[in-house]
Amino acid sequence: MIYTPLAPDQIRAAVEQELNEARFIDIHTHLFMPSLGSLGLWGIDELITYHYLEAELFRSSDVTPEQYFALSKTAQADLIWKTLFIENCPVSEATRGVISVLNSFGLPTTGDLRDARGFFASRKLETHIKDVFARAGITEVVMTNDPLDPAEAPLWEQGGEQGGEQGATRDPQFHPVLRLDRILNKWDQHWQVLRSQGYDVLADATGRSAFEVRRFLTDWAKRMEPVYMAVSLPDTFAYPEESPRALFLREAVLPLCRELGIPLSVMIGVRYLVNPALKLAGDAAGKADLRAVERLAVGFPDNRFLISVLSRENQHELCVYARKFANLMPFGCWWFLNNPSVVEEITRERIEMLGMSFIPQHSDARVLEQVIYKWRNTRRTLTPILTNSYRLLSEDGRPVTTDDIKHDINRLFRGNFETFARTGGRLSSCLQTV
Ligand code: RAT
Ligand code: ZN
Repeated sequence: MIYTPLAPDQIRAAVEQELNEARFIDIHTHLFMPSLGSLGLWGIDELITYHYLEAELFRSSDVTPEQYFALSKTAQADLIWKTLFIENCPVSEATRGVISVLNSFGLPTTGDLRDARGFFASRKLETHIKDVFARAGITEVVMTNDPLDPAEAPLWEQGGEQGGEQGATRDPQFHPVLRLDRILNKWDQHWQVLRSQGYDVLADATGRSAFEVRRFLTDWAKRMEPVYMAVSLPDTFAYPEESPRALFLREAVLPLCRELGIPLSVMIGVRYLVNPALKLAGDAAGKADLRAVERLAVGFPDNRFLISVLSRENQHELCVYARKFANLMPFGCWWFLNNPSVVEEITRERIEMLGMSFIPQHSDARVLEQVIYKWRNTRRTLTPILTNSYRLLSEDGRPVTTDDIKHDINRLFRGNFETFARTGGRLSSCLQTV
């Protein structure tokens, strides 16, 4: 290898080029593989009715949530488009994202939605997905799959009934995740579903419940082959505590993660439905006590935890804990944090405290084409941050090469996940096809 250090004024261009050329793994989304049918959202009306934009609608119009949710999807999209894109300048992060997607496909960013609707109606989903991923610079996405979601579970079960064909025909661009929100956070509303399926569980989680929850999760893990398990948690999350959640974490989830060799992703800091009328847009964020994370890291040294925290105030503590415990992997600037000003602050702090041993971002996309703008924004925000890190390093006496930059970017956006999730290079299969 020829060791050619970059001059300080060449660093930015090199970072930009390597970020553009690298193909990322999107480690947390709400996208679905095509075989899960209509669960997968895509197209202009879905983009415009994203819940981040619904929340903004009610700030700029007199329409009430009740009136809005009574409308058809097309009418909802028309209303949001008129309010946030025509009557106002779409400068917020979420509105600008729609503009960026339209622009990427050469569609009009002002006027009405006719062209955009016609364009998306003409697309074939399978080829559209490939095109979208190429534009976003990603090879694959990780899904969110809750076995207690009544809309999703039967689709997996049908696949399972055909002798595991779901697995055989599985699209390698989409990786499943066994999501645990319902079973861990809403046991009182879901224990009967398990019971009706032949698992010997009780409302108060006593008796054989924990053993049976583990059996339920094992059955679903066989069906899904998840790359990790995941749960979102409230700002009040505590561990240990007297609750079905803590019991199932200790007795079912964490032992099963160890057995399968996969991490548990914990996303902490949601204040669920502070405004229930807004539905999906009704959650807020709160500062959590991260001593719960410390106790998980200490108490379960043979488990690995992907960790994202929703409150800006928790970010520094998370970095401190990650320095103490190698079984913690901070990831993403989640949800309300995914705005350039906040991403910049968090990412600089993470690099300063953890070097390149973290996962800077995931898209959290709910609508397919969102990956285009979310990853474009990540690349744009990361360019000056990485440039600054390498400039400082080179000023301080360690020359930096293009290979250094390539290696780091690959580590941040692919390698750290593959190593931490121990996917054994399995995920890179899609790299051959791009
Ligand atoms: O970002 C979002 O869309 C949120 O509504 C949540 O889905 C969050 O990302 C989660 O995974 O719980
Ligand atoms: Zn999410």
